Amino acid sequence: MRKSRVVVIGFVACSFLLRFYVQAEGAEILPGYVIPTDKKLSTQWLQNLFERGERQVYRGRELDTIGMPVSGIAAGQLYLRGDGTLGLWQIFNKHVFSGTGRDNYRTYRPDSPVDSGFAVIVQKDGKTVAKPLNRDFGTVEFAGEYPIGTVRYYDDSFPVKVELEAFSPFIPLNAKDSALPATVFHVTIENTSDRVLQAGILGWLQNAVLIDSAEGVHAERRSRVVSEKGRTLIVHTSEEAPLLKGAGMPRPKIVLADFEGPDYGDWIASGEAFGKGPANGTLPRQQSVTGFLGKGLVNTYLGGDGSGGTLTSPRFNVSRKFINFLIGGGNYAGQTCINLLIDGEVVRTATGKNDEKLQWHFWNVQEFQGKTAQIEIVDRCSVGWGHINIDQIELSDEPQKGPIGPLDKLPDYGSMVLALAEHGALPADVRRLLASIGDRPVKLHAEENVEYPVTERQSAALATHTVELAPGAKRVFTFVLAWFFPNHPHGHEYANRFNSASEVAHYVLDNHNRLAGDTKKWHDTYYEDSTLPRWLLSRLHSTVCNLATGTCQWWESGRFWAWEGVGCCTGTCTHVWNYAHAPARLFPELERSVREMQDFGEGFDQESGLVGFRSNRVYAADGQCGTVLKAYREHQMSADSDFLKRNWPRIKKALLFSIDRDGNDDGLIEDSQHNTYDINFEGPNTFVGSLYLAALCAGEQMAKEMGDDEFAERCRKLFESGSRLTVERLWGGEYFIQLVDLNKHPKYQYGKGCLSDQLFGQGWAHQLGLGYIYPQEYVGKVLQSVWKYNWAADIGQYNAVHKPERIFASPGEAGLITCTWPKSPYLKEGVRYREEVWTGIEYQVAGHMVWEGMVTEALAICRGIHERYHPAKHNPFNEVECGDHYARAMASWGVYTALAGYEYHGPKGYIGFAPRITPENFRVAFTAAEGWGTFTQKRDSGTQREQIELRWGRLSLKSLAFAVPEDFQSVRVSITAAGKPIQSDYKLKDGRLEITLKKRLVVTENQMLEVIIQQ
Ligand SMILES: [Ca+2]
Ligand SMILES: [Ca+2]
Ligand SMILES: [Ca+2]
Repeated sequence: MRKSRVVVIGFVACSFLLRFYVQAEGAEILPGYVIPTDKKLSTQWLQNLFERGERQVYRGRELDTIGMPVSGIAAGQLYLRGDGTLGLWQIFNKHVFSGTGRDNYRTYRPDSPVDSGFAVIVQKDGKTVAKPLNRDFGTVEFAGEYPIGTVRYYDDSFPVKVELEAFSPFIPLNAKDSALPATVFHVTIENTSDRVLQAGILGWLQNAVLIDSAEGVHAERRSRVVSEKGRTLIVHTSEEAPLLKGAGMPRPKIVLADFEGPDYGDWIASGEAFGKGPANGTLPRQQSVTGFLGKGLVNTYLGGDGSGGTLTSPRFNVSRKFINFLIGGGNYAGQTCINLLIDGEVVRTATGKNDEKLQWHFWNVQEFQGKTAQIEIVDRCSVGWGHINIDQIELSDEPQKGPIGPLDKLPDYGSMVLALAEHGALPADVRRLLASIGDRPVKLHAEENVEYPVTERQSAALATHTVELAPGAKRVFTFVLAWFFPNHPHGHEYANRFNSASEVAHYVLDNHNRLAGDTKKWHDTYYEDSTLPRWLLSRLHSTVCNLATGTCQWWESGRFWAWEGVGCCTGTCTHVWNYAHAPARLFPELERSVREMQDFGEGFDQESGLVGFRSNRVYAADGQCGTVLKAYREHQMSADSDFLKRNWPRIKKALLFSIDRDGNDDGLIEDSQHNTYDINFEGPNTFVGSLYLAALCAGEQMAKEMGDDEFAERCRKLFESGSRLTVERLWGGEYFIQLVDLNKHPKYQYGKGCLSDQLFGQGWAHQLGLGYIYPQEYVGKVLQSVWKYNWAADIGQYNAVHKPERIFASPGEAGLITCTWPKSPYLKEGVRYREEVWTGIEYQVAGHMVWEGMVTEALAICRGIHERYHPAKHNPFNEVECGDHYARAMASWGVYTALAGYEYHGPKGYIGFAPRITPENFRVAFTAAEGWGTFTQKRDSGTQREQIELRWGRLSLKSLAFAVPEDFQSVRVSITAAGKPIQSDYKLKDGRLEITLKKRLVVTENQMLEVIIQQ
């Protein structure tokens, strides 16, 4: 058994796999159960799982779906699209919910609401050609490995090739420098012709300050091109526009409609929602409508939200600078709205805010003065808040100020910069270059200082000097895009350090060599200096980008806060984040802030020990236990015991809350257990139960460290009872079941089903070095059953019979089904989401499988995800669940640490490795509390060599552990650090070598600790 866990490789593993297809015990599989237990995976497919392989390169249509986040952690969401252009641009503090299921598991190209880009300029034979870096270049290749995206551009008829490298600094353990509102671009031009030529790069950026508010504010945008600190910058800002500038006194208002008459006059109504004339206030069954003028208004709640229609004004001349009106009702863009139409096109639109009270709103229509327009009021919505209230529409030279407050407090108020790391060409020369780029939808200019109405879209350009390139020569130009939008409701951490986008850009360029160097060092340590398959490395790291999306926020207070997925649901949900190991291993400071400021802070009930699962006062059984496990993990990822000491009383209290729910101290939680399936499990089950037992083990360890032996003993006793009773009562023959009275609780239970997540707590226990919480042979059997009964090489057949509530995998794609009933009747009203495929669960299960030696199955599950998220179909960087970039997907890091058999306890100075794949030649990156580096293990006849090479920071060590082959009965161990011998004691037991150093040792950057183990 031990041997199979340590020596699993390629074909050896495949033959194991084939063996358990034929194993079956216990009850027969029911007829009609449609997941084939024989997965029929081809030898080639299985072999490919283990190949080191090459960096993946995508071309053609595959580029369309790609959107790699290139913003800093919690600094907004900006995509590098597959063709090297930027997309999404959610950096303006706007709340965006990205949808669920079919809405976001679809094939699409991310949009690009802000105009920006680069073009290569070539001067040859007296001609200047500017060729934009986008999908029309010729051949375009994307080779992104998060955090660094690389796009290459070739064209046989063009004399240079260009490489664009884009990333936001990403340095594990250095959260602040990884959370910059900035993107670095390295643009390399290579002369591929046989003649000398002149070349340079043109860059441009649109002023998108006030992008969402522009139509409702009286402001101007300003764009400057400045030279500072030896650099050239485009600086975009906005400011209050002087009222009536150059136009004399305001002209009298024209009231277009006050809706005071018995009917709509010249206005034309369609549908039933508007009735025969204006409403006289609140309609039957409506909440109180206020804020309108006079006695009448438009109110489409006629007959309730179900009614609809349109009300269209006669044509009128736009004879003033603003249109002011009162608006209330529903907040559905395009469905409960008022539109301004010019030539039949909607040029302005506004909705209510799900509030019956009407409030002033205005449109800046200066650019349409003199044109003929119409106003259209629309109700195309029949669900809650599916109506609109409008009154008092006026043409005016002055905006009627609404409730939006001063300009500099608006969420999208701030600044944007595109900086070139060196002096650029003079604006006059840039203007000449602009002539060669041709027509564009957005006006490009190179003025040194220009202001224009906020409703106008303009892009400013800068260019490098052109440089002479001999045949084969290369030149790299560095640019930084930076933004500064501080007005998030909770503030941005980055705004504690900077005051403008210019400051951000200069900081990045002042520290460019370190920031870019450390980012590249992490990239190379993780992807290059590794023996793991390249596809797997890409997959497991791609989800980490979720930190740099709208899912995550890092507030001014220093508190990290997150949605589950982009825009939904609220409160760094304990049970969803239960799965996400990546942030804790890469940026432990962020996770510690969630524990201290949310779980044991704002969301903690001092009286009871309840950890509100969304920072509220609501109990989730899995989240409660998971919080204790996370606290132990955050302690392990700390350099000292300060975190534990500060938080222990509350950690203990949180565990006591779960012990209280257990009730009778038998180690089983029997009562109603709300959990991550958004339902309550009733009666004992191992989903919550295993988390509870693992939390008890973590509690025992923390209690011992805190000298609370009495509590440690209590945790141990509860754990032993719970573990024993689980096997006695919940073992169903091949997997654990739930003990529930289905007559009493007919809905949302799994009963005798096979739940993929049933050993979640055991996976956690391995991650924390807590060992087995159930007997090892039961654990192994469960995972074999989950593979056999829940993973389908094609989910189509199963989902055709049992339709999922939401779609996260399509027919033809592989996936792990949440819950199946292979041996008992299917529960039609069973656990919610039972037919769905969640990548977070898949990684959780795969990671656990690795610990149990089921490496082939684990890789097959991960490969299934990888193939689903192939860019031919979906953005490979966006694993979705309830929203884009779903936090649970960051469970992927648990697979990575499992493959290394990684254990770590910072305060104790303990580090351990037990590679589960190619242990004879194994290399991976690792992160500890204060440093990261690379671990190498090599094995040949009678010798095993371990090398821990520190690449960044420091690593304080007192003890180490390694897995050694079983035939190593006794060993000699020699240790050196930075070439000097280190004294130690060691003991060997059951294939595990434990080493205790005589003195604490600190390994510093670029030093190596080497352990040679000889038989
Ligand atoms: Ca009125
Ligand atoms: Ca309606
Ligand atoms: Ca109990």
